[in-house]
Amino acid sequence: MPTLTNLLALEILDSRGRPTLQVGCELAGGILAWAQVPSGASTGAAECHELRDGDTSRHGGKGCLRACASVTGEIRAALTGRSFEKQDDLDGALCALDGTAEKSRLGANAILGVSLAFSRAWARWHHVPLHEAFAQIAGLHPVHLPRPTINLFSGGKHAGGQVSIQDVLLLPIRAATLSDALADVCRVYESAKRIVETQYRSRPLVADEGGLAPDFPDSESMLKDALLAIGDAGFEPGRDFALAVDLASSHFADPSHYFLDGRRLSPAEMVELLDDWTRRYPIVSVEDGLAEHHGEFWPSLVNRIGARVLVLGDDFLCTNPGRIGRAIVDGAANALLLKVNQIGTVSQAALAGGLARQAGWHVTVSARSGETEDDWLADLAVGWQGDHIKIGSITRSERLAKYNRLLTLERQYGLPLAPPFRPEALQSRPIPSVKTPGTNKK
Ligand code: 2PG
Ligand code: MG
Repeated sequence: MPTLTNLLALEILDSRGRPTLQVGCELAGGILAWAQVPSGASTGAAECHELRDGDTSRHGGKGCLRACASVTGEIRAALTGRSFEKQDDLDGALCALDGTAEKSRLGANAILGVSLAFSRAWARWHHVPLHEAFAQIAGLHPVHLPRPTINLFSGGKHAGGQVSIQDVLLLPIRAATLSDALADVCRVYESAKRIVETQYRSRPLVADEGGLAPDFPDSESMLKDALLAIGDAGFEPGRDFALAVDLASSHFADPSHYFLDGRRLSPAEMVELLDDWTRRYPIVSVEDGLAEHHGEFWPSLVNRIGARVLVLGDDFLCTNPGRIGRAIVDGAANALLLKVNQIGTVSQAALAGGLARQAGWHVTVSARSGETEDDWLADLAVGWQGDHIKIGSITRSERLAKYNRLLTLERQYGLPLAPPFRPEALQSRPIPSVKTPGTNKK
């Protein structure tokens, strides 16, 4: 059984130039494994607590020295010398030590760093590749590479708010391999750059996740231009590429309404709009189409579009098993966006993914807008049989680190690409009765 002998931590910078942390986990036998922790910008209110220093003289208060001190102080003192057979044992010890539902005492970022570094160290101790280790943690086998949903255009909090919605993403549906899928996406991205230059007379500069972000007149223009870019690259929308959209709508909503590009819409009007968009554009996945605080309206969105389209919960579900259990019972979504740092340990994220899968939901494993060059997400998405993976665009090396790791897994293990999403798959999946697990937050 692996025995933890030491923990290390240091503050590093993420892809936005903001601090985050890197944690090292040492096991008896001379194993030292590192992991880096990502961070979001359009965060859900129910996400676990990211511990920041609050000292405004350094990094505007966003420093992570206190989180590092949690790792090398209390956590190291409590865990050193202890043996952990499984990931779950370590993560349970971390949660118990923190003692809060939101991981606010030691910091979810500190806890996740330890959890992830242990996953890597555990894999080395057992001489298994990381994607295999993640699969074992979740009781699964790697069967495929998740199909990528790739950011083409950015708005919202990732692009300075020039339009309300956050991402329009390409979903390559005809490509048979990841390598072909990325080659096709690169062609569309090049034609999108030409559209930015000619139509918007703008330089093709990129937003937080590498998507192009000219001054679109409104959010729907991102969809129109995506179709143009697909066509200009010689592909057919709906045949070669579908679209996915992340509205991140909590971030342009007040308690009762949405403020979409200057229009004031009720939740019922948002449902109408999404019904309309998903009929007029080849959209197969709508993420956070409604706000996290409009949970009572989510079932109406599922009723309206859920037989055709993935109704994907990000801020709404926060990778939280309690929230996911309730949404399953309420029929409030049919797909989970899984972000490990929303819940703060590898085991709890695996539980969240398992619950979604058990209910017949679709799972998209996602990076954050503030990322690092660490590539563990690719292994996790493969190990946990993610249907889709959302990493960002095909520019910026913090994104490419993950795509390139997926390409390596494709080459090394000959894993096939997950089949493209078909709405029939949703309709043929009965919703089983699911026991709502204990909520560990909100
Ligand atoms: C999202 C993510 C990734 P952030 O909203 O899905 O695109 O953004 O990490 O800022 O929450
Ligand atoms: Mg989102």
